[in-house]
Amino acid sequence: MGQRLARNMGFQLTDQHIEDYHVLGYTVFRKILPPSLIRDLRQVSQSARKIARERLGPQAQRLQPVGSFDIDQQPFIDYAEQPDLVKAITKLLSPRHQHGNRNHLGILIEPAEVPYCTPWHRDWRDNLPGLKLERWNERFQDMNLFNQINCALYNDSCTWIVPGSHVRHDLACEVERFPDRPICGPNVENKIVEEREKICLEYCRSMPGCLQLHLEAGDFALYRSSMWHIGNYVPYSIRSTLHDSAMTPEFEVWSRQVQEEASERRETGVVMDNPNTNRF
Ligand SMILES: O=C(O)CCC(=O)C(=O)O
Ligand SMILES: [Fe+2]
Repeated sequence: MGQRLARNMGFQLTDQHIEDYHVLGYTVFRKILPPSLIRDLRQVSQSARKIARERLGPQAQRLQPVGSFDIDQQPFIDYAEQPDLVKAITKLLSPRHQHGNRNHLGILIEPAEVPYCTPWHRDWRDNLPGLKLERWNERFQDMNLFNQINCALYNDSCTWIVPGSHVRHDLACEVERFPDRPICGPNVENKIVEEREKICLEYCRSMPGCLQLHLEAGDFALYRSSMWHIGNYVPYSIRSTLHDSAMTPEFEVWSRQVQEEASERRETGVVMDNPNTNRF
């Protein structure tokens, strides 16, 4: 109990956090992690980085879920139980929204060799081949689903978002920017490292209304993964960022069902539904 109290940072959730989350689709609980917990999580993230690169290669983006690997689990348990975090998430969402489930929790890491970025996307809709678009359209505004977390253990400016896009379908300018599916990433083929870095950054900036999220060590960002977002990475900026969900029973059920359905549809030859076909 003494240790738990020592680990409480006295974070106060404000109306601004709540309003930002609903209106903009994201909010940041600044400096909510106690330094001793950051230290423990940084230490275990070194093992995670090593395992991720052994298994997935030097450009690995993540190790997930942390519970499946032979690394010290205690720091993740402490993170899941951190009283300020539990209180803030309960108040902002509900007691049913639970972070820190080690069957889901991952760690995002920097690439070892060359810069790259993901394509711009809205999670599930644009990165699960075979997903039935209707499934996403009927639930993307449901607050029981799509509550994602990036909790930075080092300063992290990799994530870009389009604030406000979580409560609407795509704007005409977004459709125009990305008419096709799957969404094209930047063309960095045969480019030197510095050029790749520049092209990726330009690709990030090419999205109308985008904003780069700047997190400092110990900051906890909660965002709607149904909004437009992207990750942009360079090997020279160390990254250990907990990648988590405020998970609910509803999201568990929905995720399982759509993954099963998507896999069946892929077997029949479906690649990716395009939301821009027959839009109007
Ligand atoms: O790296 C990030 O912060 C975002 C990653 C992401 O959006 C994804 O992999 O779907
Ligand atoms: Fe994503």
